[in-house]
Amino acid sequence: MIYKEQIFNLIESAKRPLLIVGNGVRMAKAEDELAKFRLCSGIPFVTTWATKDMFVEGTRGLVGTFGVSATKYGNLAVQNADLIISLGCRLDTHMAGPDWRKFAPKAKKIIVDIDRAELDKYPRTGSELKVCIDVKEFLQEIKPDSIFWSGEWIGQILKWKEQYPICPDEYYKQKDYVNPYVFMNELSKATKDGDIIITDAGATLTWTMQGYGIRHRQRLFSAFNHSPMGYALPASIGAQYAAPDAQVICITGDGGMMMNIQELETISYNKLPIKIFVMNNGGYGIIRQTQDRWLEGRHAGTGPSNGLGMSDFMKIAGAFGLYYMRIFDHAKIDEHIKDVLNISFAGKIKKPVLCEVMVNPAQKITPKLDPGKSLEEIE
Ligand SMILES: Cc1ncc(C[n+]2csc(CCOP(=O)(O)OP(=O)(O)O)c2C)c(N)n1
Repeated sequence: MIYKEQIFNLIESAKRPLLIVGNGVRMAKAEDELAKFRLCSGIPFVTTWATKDMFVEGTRGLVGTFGVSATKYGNLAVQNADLIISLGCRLDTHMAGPDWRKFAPKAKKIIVDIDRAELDKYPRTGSELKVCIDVKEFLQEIKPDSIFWSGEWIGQILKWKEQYPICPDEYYKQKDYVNPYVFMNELSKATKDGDIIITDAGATLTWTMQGYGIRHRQRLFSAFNHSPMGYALPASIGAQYAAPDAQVICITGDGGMMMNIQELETISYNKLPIKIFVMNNGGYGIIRQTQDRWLEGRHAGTGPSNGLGMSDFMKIAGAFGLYYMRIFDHAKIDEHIKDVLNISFAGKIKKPVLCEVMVNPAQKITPKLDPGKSLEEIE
């Protein structure tokens, strides 16, 4: 492999190295090679939305996700690293931010991608080493045999994680509504190993990707960057047929739910035991956030007071013959989520459930990067 020596030198001289694990790792079936690389080198790593489910929450070295709608600590790790090794990640603007020159400005970047066109798209800043190779081959050739991380670097990352949690304790004290970060935290705790989680679009998608902690052998799907509203419900049906014994959990917004609502009949008719959580924030939350941030709160087409009608989900569930539940606030939220997941008929057959989760219409995606800013400025 070309650049081999240069790569070893870069790794050896780095004080704050960081791996970016992109979906190319999964596509190249290089999970084992990556695991060896991580364990031998001790280098911490960040994930994308697509690779989030490759790692159980709490995995040694796992920092979190990074990008425009991610975690502050993930972004701080990226922006303060002195060496980035990006493995099969296309580092689009959603990950790297709008200005490539502001992405990981202190780092040398080894960018590994099998697609030459992807590598060619990065403007040259002098800090990139572009390696056009299959990630699996790269990891087979670059085998670190000593630990490179410094305790100080790992300690700093842990401090950021403590300082900027996605779901601070005070969220639990909020009243009258369910905070979506609390919900994701509690949902993650209530699920089992091997469950399949499918999430939809908008703020609901971001809350899931920011706040849901992966357990063993779980898969977490969204339509990723395509992000059509209405993906999660039919995708959950596909997942249930592909994995008949798995618990499939669908998380959708109230807006997204309306896009493919006919599929509730598919679920009901075929008795698919899918658990559907509808994050009801009275309209298109993510668009409302944009209107608040950039249009001085002039709302249009995002809720019942400004041109977007919302339906009654209890009646909808009834019309399709689905069991219905609603979670209003944080009181016994853990038990309520478990009730939804465990509901059965005559103690045996699991049933589909539609559960509304009542979210404050003013609830924001937090943190979220404003356009024009660099990743560490995410608030
Ligand atoms: C089919 C489709 N139409 C429009 C959009 C643009 N869009 C993205 S998110 C969103 C609002 C989503 O609202 P909801 O599903 O209720 O989720 P929330 O943001 O409230 O969590 C819109 C209109 C899209 N992604 N897909």
